[in-house]
Amino acid sequence: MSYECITTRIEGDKVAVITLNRPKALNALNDQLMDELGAALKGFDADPAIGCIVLTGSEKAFAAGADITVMAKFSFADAYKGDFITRNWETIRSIRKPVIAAVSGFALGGGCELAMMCDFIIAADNAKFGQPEIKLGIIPGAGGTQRLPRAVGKAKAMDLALTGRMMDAAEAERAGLVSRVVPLDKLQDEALGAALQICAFSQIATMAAKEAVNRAFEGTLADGIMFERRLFHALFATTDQKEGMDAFVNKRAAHFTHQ
Ligand code: CO8
Repeated sequence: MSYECITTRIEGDKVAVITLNRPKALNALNDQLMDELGAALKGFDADPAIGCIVLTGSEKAFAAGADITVMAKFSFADAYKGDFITRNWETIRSIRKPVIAAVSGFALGGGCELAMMCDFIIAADNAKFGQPEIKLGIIPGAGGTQRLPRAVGKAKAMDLALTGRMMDAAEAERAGLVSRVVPLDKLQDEALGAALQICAFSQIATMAAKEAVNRAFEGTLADGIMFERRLFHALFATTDQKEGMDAFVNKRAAHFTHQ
C-alpha cells in the first residue's frame, strides 16, 4: 500500500517502523495522515511476522499537533460532526502488539497525545513535549487532559495544560512520561533494539503484558489485579511458557514459537 503522509519499513523481518512524514508542517496531524496511520497499524497488527511496531517522526518533530490550518476555519458543527483526526484514535488503542513511540523534536498537542497512545515513549535528548492548545483558545481534544495527568500527575499536567509551556526530555523522563532518554543520534537504534528484544519473547506473553498494564489505567486496582491473575494463569496453557521455563531450568536460550 502506498502512503503520502507516512512511510513504513520492516527491520529485522519483525519490527514495523512507521514514520510520520509531513516535514513541511512538522508532521502536523490531519485526517489523511491519521487514516494512513490507522491502516498501517491495523495491517502490521494482523501480520503474524511482525512482533512490535515503532512509531516515529523526523529529527525536528515527532508531530507538532493537529493541523491548525485545517482547524482554523472550523465551526462547532465541523469539529463535532467531522471528528477531525480523532476518528481513528480508537484504532491506535485497539492495536494488540506493542507500539513504541520514538520521539525526537516537538511532540505537541495532538503529537504529545499520539505519543501517549503508544505503549511507551523513548525520547531523544532534543524532544519537547507539551499541550499548548490553550494558546490557541482551545484545550487538548485527543486525550491530553486525561492521559497526561495519569502519566505525570495532576500538578505537572495542569501546569502544562494551563501555561502551554513545553517540557524538555529530561523533565519528561523525571516526570514519568518517557521511559528512556538517549542522544538524538542513538534514538532509532535504541527504539529498534527495544523492539527486537520484545520480538524475541513470546508474542502471546507480550500481548498479555500490554493488555494487563493498560488495565491499570482504565479500571479499579482490584479489577486490574484480577485481570492480571487470570492472564497469568492462562499463560500456563502456552507452549512458550513450557519453553521459557525449561530453557531457564536447563540453562539454555529460549526459542519461542508464539504458540
Ligand atoms: N499545524 C499546522 N502547521 C504547523 C503546525 C501545526 N500544528 N506546527 C507547525 N506548523 C508549520 C508552520 O506553520 C510552518 O509552516 P510554514 O513554513 O509554511 O510557515 C512549519 O510547520 C514550520 O513551523 P515553524 O516555522 O513555526 O517552526 P519553528 O521551529 O519556528 O516552531 C513550533 C516550531 C514551536 C512547533 C511551532 O511551529 C508551533 O508552535 N507549532 C504549533 C504547535 C501547536 O500549537 N500545537 C497544538 C495544535 S492544536 C492540537 O494539536 C489539538 C489536538 C486536538 C485533537 C482533537 C481534534 C478534534
